[in-house]
Amino acid sequence: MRILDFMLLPEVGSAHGSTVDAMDESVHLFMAALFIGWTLFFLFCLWRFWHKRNPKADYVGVRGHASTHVEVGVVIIEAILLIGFALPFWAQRVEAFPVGPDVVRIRAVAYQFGWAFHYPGPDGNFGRVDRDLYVTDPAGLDREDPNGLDDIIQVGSLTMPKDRPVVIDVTSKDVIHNLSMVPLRVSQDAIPGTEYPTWFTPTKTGEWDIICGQLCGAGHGSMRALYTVIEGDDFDKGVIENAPKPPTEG
Ligand SMILES: [Cu+2]
Repeated sequence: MRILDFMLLPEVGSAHGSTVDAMDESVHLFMAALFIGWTLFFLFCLWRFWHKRNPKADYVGVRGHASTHVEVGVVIIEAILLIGFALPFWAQRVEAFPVGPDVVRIRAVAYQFGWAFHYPGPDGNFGRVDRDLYVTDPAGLDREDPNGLDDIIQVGSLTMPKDRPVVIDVTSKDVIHNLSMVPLRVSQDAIPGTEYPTWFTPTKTGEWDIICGQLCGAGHGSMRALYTVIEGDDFDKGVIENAPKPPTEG
């Protein structure tokens, strides 16, 4: 649900994206109301307590309770925004991870300064990964592992199917980066030593930028990759066609 499309954000490309925008917009509208309210109150105080209107100081000050009521109202609205909307939405994003045969799992490995994406291949199982293997493989994949023989590594480009839930396990090889895909309203820190999942369902086909959302070093500004959303059938075919074939005997 959009309240007012005044934030000029890029078009939403994921199922949950408009809820993020609605949340952003309601917080901004509320802050705008507070800003206007406090500014008017400030101007009123300048006029009301102007020294020419009050040649003799008043030692009692404010007698009414209007300001207390306004403060309580602000606290109630903030509590509703936080407890009623933000926390349930957050819980849904971090606890209700999709499961099932339709779900696409991908690993994203950030490094200074780029992105590697690791697909489990046709067998659906990721090969063993080890941080010591980053020297030989951008995703740290053990190519000797039976599960890893058909795995796909794409450097600088992420391909995903439309209308299917995508779970990305985000990690980093060196420093803290952030996998940020603005049209999908997805942003997940990439922290060395942890793999933290994020999920979404792309709803539009096309090609957009992936950027790094954490200032991560001198090459941060050029740490760009592309993500492409294609139809589900094309994705299935593409995965099988691009998968490395296990070496044949002899
Ligand atoms: Cu980075």
